[in-house]
Amino acid sequence: MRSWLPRGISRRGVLSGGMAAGGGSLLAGLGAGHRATAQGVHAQHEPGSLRMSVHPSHGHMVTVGDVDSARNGFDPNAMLTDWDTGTVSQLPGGRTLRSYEVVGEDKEIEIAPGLFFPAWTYNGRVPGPTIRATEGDRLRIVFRNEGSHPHTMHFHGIHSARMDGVPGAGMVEPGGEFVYEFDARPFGCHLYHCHALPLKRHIHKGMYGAFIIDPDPARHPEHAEFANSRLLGTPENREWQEFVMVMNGFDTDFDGENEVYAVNTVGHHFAKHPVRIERGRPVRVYLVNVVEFDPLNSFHLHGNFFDYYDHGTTLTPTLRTVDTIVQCQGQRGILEFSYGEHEVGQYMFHAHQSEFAELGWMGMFDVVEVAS
Ligand SMILES: [Cu+2]
Repeated sequence: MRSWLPRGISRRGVLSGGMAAGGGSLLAGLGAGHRATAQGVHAQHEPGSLRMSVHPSHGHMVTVGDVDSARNGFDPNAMLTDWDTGTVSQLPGGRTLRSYEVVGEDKEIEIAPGLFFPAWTYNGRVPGPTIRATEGDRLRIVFRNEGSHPHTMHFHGIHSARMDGVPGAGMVEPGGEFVYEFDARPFGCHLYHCHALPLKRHIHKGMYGAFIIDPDPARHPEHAEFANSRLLGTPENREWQEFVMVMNGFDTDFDGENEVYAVNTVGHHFAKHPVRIERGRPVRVYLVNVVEFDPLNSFHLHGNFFDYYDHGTTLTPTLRTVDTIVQCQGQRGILEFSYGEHEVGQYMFHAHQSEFAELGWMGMFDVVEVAS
């Protein structure tokens, strides 16, 4: 077992500069214009050296170096948009059948530079594949367990008890296989996760992923235009910049507290590799919270406000013009916003639990002008 926290140093100790004082250099400046000291991290202001807007409490504290995405086999930026729409075929009668293959496997993953975590994964990645379908499709998910422990795939959605993916209904022993089959409903921003016991352990080890069901515009004539914008691949949808963000955390020393928080697994990844946004196009974020051990997580957007669709199951916002939302574990929703009236530049987003932000859950949107 590798742990990045020396014995006797708490995660709050890390925040107060304990790692720097202890000789470590995990937390340090974001760029050349910064330097770390035992008292903390300070900015050296050189006009024009940074074009980001810096939040004083945590703009500078990020991990040093970079995670090897190739070795991990997944990249948090690529995960923002790598929808898995399955293998598509037609059922008798014309309905769409989407088939997915998911393999459960043990895998050591790098969650911060040089910091490894013995994960349990779906398809070798954390989060697992973003399963995306359209309302009314038939879904068939073949789950094969090549891991060392029994696992399940429990989908949040409407389905029968037999397909629930809990002990006694779709639990898969190592070497075994189970086929989950159900209709894609209701439309919304959902998730799936392992429901084997102990639940806390199986979830925090990395067995979860986003499950997005796009509305079928034909079923929602009163909001057809908006439903079209949510349906992957339509001309209306292509106007949008859509991203899936799974808020997660990792307890690297198994003390029942997370040492690293992130979106799409790698702490501070989006601080170093900002999410590119074209200024003129609206943004839709499918946000899912799976953080274990902490009762709540949150998302706060800088310099802007958004509309929010709790669970994504409505075609009109459930909250309008907010800049922060809170989610408990398993809660999720859709954020919609635009930087169309803004200056180009880097706009921060992060958990508004400052501790989570400082331990990795902080990133930047890089709003750029694109000549039309
Ligand atoms: Cu499991």
